[in-house]
Amino acid sequence: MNVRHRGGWSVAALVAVVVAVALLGACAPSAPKGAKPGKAGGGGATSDMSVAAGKVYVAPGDLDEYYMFSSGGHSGQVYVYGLPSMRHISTIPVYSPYPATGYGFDDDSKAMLGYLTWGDVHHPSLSETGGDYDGRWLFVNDMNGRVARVDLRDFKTKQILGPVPNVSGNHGSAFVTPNTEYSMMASRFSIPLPKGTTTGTDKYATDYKGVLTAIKIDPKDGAMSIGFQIVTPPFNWDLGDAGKAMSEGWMFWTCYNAERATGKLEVTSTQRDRDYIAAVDWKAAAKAAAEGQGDMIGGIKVLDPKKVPGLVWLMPCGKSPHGVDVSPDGKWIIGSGKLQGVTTAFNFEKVQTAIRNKDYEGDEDGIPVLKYESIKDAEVPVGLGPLHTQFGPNGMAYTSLFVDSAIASWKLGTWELVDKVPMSYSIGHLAAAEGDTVNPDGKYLVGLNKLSHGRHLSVGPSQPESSQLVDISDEKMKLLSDTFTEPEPHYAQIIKADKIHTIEVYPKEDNHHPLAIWDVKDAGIARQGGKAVVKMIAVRTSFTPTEFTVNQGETVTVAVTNIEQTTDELHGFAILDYNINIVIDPGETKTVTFKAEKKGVFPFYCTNFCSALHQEMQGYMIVK
Ligand code: K7E
Ligand code: CUA
Repeated sequence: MNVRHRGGWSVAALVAVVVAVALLGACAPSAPKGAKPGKAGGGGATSDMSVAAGKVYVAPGDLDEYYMFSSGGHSGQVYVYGLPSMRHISTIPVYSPYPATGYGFDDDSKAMLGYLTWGDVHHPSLSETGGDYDGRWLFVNDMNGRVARVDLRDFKTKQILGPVPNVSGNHGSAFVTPNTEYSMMASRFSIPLPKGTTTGTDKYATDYKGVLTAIKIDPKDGAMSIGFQIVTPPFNWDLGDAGKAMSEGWMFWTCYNAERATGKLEVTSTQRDRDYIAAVDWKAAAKAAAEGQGDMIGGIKVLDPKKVPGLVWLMPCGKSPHGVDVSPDGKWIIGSGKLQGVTTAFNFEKVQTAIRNKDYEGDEDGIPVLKYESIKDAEVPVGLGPLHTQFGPNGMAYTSLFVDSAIASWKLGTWELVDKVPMSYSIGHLAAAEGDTVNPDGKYLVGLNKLSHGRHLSVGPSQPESSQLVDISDEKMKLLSDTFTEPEPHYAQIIKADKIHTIEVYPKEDNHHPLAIWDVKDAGIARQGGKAVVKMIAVRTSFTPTEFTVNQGETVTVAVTNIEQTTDELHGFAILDYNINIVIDPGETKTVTFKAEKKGVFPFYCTNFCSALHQEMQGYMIVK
């Protein structure tokens, strides 16, 4: 079905189709009801199950070939899987406390979380060098206007930046530029600026603003700092991708609600035939900000394209686009209108020519709108509800189809459809091995589905998401396995395992914590600056000191150093009744500070099983 931009479907027809399919989806495909345990149900594309099983089998003791970093949505976490086994290896807590690793309980991680104890992670973004993953850091967005950096040497969250001024709903993030100069953000919701202004929504079209934000990244240590912002009309910015190779220096973001509507957006924001993809010359914007252009609003340098032209152009894109994805060579920008049956391939060279020739069809608050016909190469009839596109070698592209509940594969340049594989059910994002880099690997593709519809043992009304592994080594895609995932994977990235170089212990000589001690002689309690400071050592299988006494009402800091230098020898430190549970890795020092409000004798103990005498690893805090 080739939906043309003009004379295409009416809004009513589209809404009818979407609603009808959604209704069907709600009752139709609960395929495996009555399926016998151990039997594959649900009509996957697997024709030869033993071949599929062989492809995903990783023998005990063997290692997977890839890591997959999957966003944990509103769990605020990142989940790590091995591919092709799809085994869940680890959980990285980012925006939510996680008692399993003591995250959010010790002083540093608690301070990092601040007043927010949840986040909504949609888009992990691995650091890149020359447009390829370099295995150094993972950046992830949070809808609460924040970006976090995870260090891939120890898989720990090291920095949370934000909430960033003026940003409301940081969805179009944390996409890095090809040499990790910036992590880019775009706000999903528009608000009157600066934050705190209370203009009513009757002035939405004129007084509410969207913002695009560049977060600067230090090339040495990955430290993030506020860069600059570009103010835009009140569109709802959605997804982004950085230009690469020939389009390096550009950033692309989709939006919905070009109508600038309020109220029930499902109706009010779907009136027009097209919304936009913003094409941003971020290098020019960085230069303008560095040269002192723009105004400080809410503590950040904000560039207004009306006053500083030559930074932003708008590319019309069909019907409420969602994903935007740049091809490995940087030539094509693939924009998927989720209310249509095609995905559109825009040609970067044509975009540049149109900009040079001022081939415009109008403007939005001073931002020029390019002519659709001048910049598009093709409308690829991939199927209904296209959302996101990933890439393989040899010009292969893979687009997720939410409404069709399938993945379509097709070819860049010739635009021919190659294959389709059904997804169970309702796919959102998809992730191919290194499939958003300049050099995709092919081999594996994971469909990150929204619904599992009982393809698993029943766990009651709250069902897991399903992530399905697909073999893409041949033109014919083959479904290999189902994995059930915690809510809620949006995007994921898959990186070759040998690109990541982890440490096994924190070397003693690198521990510069002021309260670190390595000899039991130095352990004990002292009063410093009006508070009690307990320096403690944890090592198999005891704490030193085994008890300490403080006064009721006193502020207490316990600093625990795990002096082990052996892999996997973690110790926990929990105090009952005081809501304290921290975990200290080998060579690490962690502190926990609290007010000793409750009088009495409170046992503390090691929460992380460490040896045959783990149970004996205990002591007492006496509060007099
Ligand atoms: Cu498509 Cu937030 Cu990237 Cu969900 S987003 S699927
Ligand atoms: Cu230390 Cu258990």
